[in-house]
Amino acid sequence: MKSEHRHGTIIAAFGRRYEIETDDGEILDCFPRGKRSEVACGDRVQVAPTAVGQGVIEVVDPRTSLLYRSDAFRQKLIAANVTQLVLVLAASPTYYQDLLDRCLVAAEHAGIVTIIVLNKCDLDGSAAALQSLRLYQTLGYEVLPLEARTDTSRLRPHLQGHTSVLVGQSGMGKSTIVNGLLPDAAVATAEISAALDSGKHTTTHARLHHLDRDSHLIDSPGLQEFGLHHLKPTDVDLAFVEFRPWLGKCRFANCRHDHEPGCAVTAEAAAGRISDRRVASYRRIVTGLSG
Ligand SMILES: Nc1nc2c(ncn2[C@@H]2O[C@H](COP(=O)(O)OP(=O)(O)OP(=O)(O)O)[C@@H](O)[C@H]2O)c(=O)[nH]1
Ligand SMILES: [Mg+2]
Ligand SMILES: [Zn+2]
Repeated sequence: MKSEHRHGTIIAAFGRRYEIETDDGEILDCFPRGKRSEVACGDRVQVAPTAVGQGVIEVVDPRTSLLYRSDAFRQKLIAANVTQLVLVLAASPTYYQDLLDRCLVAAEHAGIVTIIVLNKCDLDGSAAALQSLRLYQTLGYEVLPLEARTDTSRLRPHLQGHTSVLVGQSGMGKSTIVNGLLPDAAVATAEISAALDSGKHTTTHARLHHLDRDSHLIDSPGLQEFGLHHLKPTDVDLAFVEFRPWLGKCRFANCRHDHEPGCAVTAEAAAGRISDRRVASYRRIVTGLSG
């Protein structure tokens, strides 16, 4: 590190502009050096000051994790150095299981723990949604019912010691969770109808909030889709946790667990020990990969 560089953490990402909190607590408005802006909320960076309250990001320190999605053209970074993904779902707006499975795959691939929150448990349809989510409990994921508008306290212990990122479709209540935990944050939230009518998501950029010295929470904009173009089929195999014991046991080494004869995963599904819903999700994901 050059002596004039200052260390800090990216606490907000607005396209190519970033807000950085230096280790001594100052907030700097920064741009990355050069055209590439491969930096995300949660990144540790070294900044060269340019003017009062401003700087240029010179170095991005090595990351412990990087959560991102991608389409055929580019990567979309979600958060860096997080240890946990908090996937926020609700009975209304309806959550998509496909998106849920894709988030789990991305988190498994990034080596991040996932906890599934079913928010808005006051709404009709929540009991059925919880029933449907039992599958994920059997896979080892924590599923936590929540009513963020009235009480977020049962989520708090799960966040202790973690840097967590809230991810989910628009209108699920991610920002409401931040406000519940940190009333001073006063993050904008919106009625679903208002958010959908305007065609915009309420949260437009990721922001990191401090819960305490050791626990941090990143709010992120709602997602409609979660592209996984950066993964290979073998990465997806490993990210479906219930497939792991059967990998390498199919007749063909490059088995895509579809119509191949002698597929160990398909045999487990036929015997009812692996969920058909998950196998169908797996096939949709692998079919959509580039290579
Ligand atoms: N009934 C009910 N509504 C809730 C609950 N939690 C949040 N909401 C409402 O859900 C709507 C959307 O909440 P937000 O927190 O803005 O959702 P978001 O996930 O941050 O949405 P984006 O920023 O667009 O991604 C708001 O009207 C909230 O008041 C809850 O526990 N019960
Ligand atoms: Mg929001
Ligand atoms: Zn197979």
